[in-house]
Amino acid sequence: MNASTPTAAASGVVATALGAAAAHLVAALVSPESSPVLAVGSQVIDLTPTPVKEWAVATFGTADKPVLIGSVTVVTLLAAAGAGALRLRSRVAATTVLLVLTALAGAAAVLRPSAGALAWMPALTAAVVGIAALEVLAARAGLLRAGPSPRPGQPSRRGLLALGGAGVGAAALGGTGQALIARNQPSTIGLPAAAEPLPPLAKGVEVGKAGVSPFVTPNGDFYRIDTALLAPRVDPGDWTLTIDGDVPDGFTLDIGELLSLPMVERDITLNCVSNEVGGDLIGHARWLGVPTRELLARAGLDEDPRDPDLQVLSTSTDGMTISTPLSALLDDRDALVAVGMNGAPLPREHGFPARLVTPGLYGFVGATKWLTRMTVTRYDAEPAYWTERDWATDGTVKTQSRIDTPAPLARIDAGRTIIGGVAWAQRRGIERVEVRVDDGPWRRATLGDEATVDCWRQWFLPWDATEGRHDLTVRATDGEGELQTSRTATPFPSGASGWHTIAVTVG
Ligand SMILES: Nc1nc2c(c(=O)[nH]1)N[C@H]1C(S)=C(S)[C@@H](COP(=O)(O)O)O[C@H]1N2
Ligand SMILES: [Mo]
Repeated sequence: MNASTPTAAASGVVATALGAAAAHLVAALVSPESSPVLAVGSQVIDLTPTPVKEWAVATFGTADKPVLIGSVTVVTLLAAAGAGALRLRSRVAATTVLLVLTALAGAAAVLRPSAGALAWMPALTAAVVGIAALEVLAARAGLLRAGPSPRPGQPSRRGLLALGGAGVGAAALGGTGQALIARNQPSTIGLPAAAEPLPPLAKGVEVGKAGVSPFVTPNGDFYRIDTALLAPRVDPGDWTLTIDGDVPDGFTLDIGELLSLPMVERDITLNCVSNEVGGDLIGHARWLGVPTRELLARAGLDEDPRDPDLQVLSTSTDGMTISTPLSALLDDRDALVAVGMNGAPLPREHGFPARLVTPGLYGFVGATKWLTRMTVTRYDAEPAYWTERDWATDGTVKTQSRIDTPAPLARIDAGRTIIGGVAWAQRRGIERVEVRVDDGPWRRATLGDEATVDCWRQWFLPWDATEGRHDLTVRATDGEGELQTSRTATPFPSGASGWHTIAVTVG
């Protein structure tokens, strides 16, 4: 390493950052998901083996996406530093490294299922800007043999100024691109009234205890889980829904046609298979939509509705595929193609303009967001995204209960306090919730009213807290009389199980 190497490496980093930032701005204008860092990040998500992904979700929770983007950036900038250092010796070598990096980004962008015709443009921008910037910076810094370096091996003042200027330029370009991407384009739809509206929820679903999750989760607080680094921005005017596969009369609807069909409202609690015991990847909403049963009937479905080998493979605008058992979309649970969530059009993060919602199934097998196609087929004919990653095909929700208050590791005053939370067993309902303090007896909690079996139930139990450290445990019994299992299981492959226990300190 000679004395110029750090400056050369910094030139590589700044040049690459400038290229990536210019590419981000171009992507904001042509197609945001083809921005190099987002495209590479998305490919990494899809190529990451399931155990590693599970580890990332368990370790970083919903911060897994920023961590991923950060990691991609760090690896890229290390390679960029290498390219800069190489430039001291060879223009061809340095340029080749940058070309390889940008070619990878271009390939990642073009290979995305949602790639548009211009998906290659941001990567090409990154290549042109990055390579040119490295030449200029290296020359300015006097790193090149022909350069006017005052003291060979030492960075010149104008070289440092150029580096700083380029860094500021990168921040400005990238920031502008990000602002354009984040800008809220008001693409919305007018929601029709339900042909079968529901009455307001019974007051009694809320037990009225502070710290217990509200029965209805506000849309802005609803958990979000998907593989999309950028929630797809779907123009309702371009959107269509196709029902096809093994049906005699497949058809395609545009948004106006979908919205003109008779709509129903349903109260459904949705949760993620990746939710740990005690976790918060669950929410409840009142959904407005068309029963999938009606759509499949219109396609003239003539398969045996109970055949367990049959699935509906649904596809999202971003290429995600999800398998749902055909039977679950035909029976009386009223799975929906939903367009409304708590009285509003679906938020972009939750699948605008239309998504699937299937009571009783974890989201990964029944809640396709940005839905655009439903294909009736056999499980073995077309495996879905998570099936290929070894997740279970049976995504039946397991009976679970969670303590919301007190918070884990809370310090509370001695005396009368409230232990409370939620319990759920969609399709079966919750019949009983019991709480145990340390190794004491199980005591029955008071339940909020049941809205339907597809909804969670609030519960609470007054407790005369005595000084010291205590373990609080909750367990539920479903509507079929089945006690929630104490056997612990990890989220992979078919959902976590076990009792939720928290420790608190009293006094
Ligand atoms: N297109 C698409 N739909 C998807 C997913 C996804 O990654 N892509 N994730 C599924 C999973 S795992 C869950 S739990 C639910 C979460 O829905 P929400 O983000 O609206 O809570 O969406 C489902 N639908
Ligand atoms: Mo999920």
